[in-house]
Amino acid sequence: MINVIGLGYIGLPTALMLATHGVEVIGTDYNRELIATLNAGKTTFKEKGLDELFCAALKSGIRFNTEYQVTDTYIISVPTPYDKFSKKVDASYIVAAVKSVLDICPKGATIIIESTVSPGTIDKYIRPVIKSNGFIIGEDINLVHAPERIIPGNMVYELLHNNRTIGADDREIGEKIKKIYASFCQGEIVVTDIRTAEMTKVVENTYRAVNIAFANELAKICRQASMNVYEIIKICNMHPRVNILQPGPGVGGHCISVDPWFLVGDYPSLAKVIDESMKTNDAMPDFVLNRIYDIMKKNKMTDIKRIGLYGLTYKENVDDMRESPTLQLLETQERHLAEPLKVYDPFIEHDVVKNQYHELDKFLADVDLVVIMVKHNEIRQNMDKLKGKLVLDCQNICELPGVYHI
Ligand code: SAJ
Repeated sequence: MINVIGLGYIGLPTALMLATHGVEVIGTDYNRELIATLNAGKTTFKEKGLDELFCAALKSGIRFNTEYQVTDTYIISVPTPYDKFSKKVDASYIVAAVKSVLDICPKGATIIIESTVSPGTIDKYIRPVIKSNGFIIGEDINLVHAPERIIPGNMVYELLHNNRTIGADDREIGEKIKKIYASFCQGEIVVTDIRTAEMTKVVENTYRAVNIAFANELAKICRQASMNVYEIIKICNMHPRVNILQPGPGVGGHCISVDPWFLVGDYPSLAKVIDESMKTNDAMPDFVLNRIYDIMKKNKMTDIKRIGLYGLTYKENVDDMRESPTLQLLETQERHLAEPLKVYDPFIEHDVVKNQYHELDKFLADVDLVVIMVKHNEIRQNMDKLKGKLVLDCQNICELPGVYHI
């Protein structure tokens, strides 16, 4: 039996996937409301294919509760926030989870940490906790780091098909845990040591952050040079060894906008490109705000009340708003002006900001300038409704004439 601890964006789909592939699973989370929702037969966030997977897992006998279970294998997928000032990882949730496991687990149990951690975290925070609780690592407790790699918006597919990394102190344990993941994972599973597994996960997200920053920097250069950045990137990407990502209104989510900071926090004098890249990405919401002011000026538009932001989530077709560029933009804008901009997002049903709408048509009726912050399928399918309006398209999806870009 596997006890999956932390049933958020990663823990829940992983638990469901294991349960539907012949593994006995109990999911544990200290959030009673979350457990009550799952036990009432409902999922806790929107994700393609998740509801179907959830139904199948319930049929396979998955159970959810708030108590840690006595078993021989634990998967820990709790949050790893970072301190915004020091840029260092906050390992307190993992440490607390490991301590709770140690309170009840039998000797010889394996603790698999799936949460993304800054390189060195397991040596620095987890091993000392295990040792100070009187356990000998490798004898009483086996330690594994199996960082997840699934992308929100396509999690179920990627759980099945992505390659994975398993970091373990002991090759034999690594191979044993590999078999568990191989119950559902059709990708290649590489077994390595724990520090390498920690580093690879953070490097993957850093690579993407730096590549997006490059695209964002190009967008700024092209804006100054009055050139089309999208056409330039498209042509460059026809080169066999060039693959530039897309500029956008900013980088959100809890991965790419966070993990690279771990390297900056731990290696401030070395991680220069990473540091500058993160600053470039973080400055994009302000860049968009200045574009809005430019467009208002150009069109002699004076009423801030007639401007609307389409999209509140950090990216398309998910309901996750963590580190969302729209929220960042609103924060700056509210500091500058008394009246906040209008906002609408089909994925956010409850009120989170002022002037928030819950129907596309009502939102569009009340604005003259629409800023496309997020490329949800809904807006792609309703482009004709933007006809006659000013549009600032930060995602390059609108083909109407006269559209503005970042
Ligand atoms: N973005 C751009 N331009 C692009 C691509 C993305 O501006 O060309 C923006 C998005 O709009 C979003 C942000 O970047 O705001 C991040 O989105 P994303 O889709 O690139 O990635 P995440 O954060 O949803 O998921 C990433 C993935 N990592 C990589 O692709 C290397 C995923 O595989 C990881 O599992 C996940 O982080 C994680 O949990 O660490």
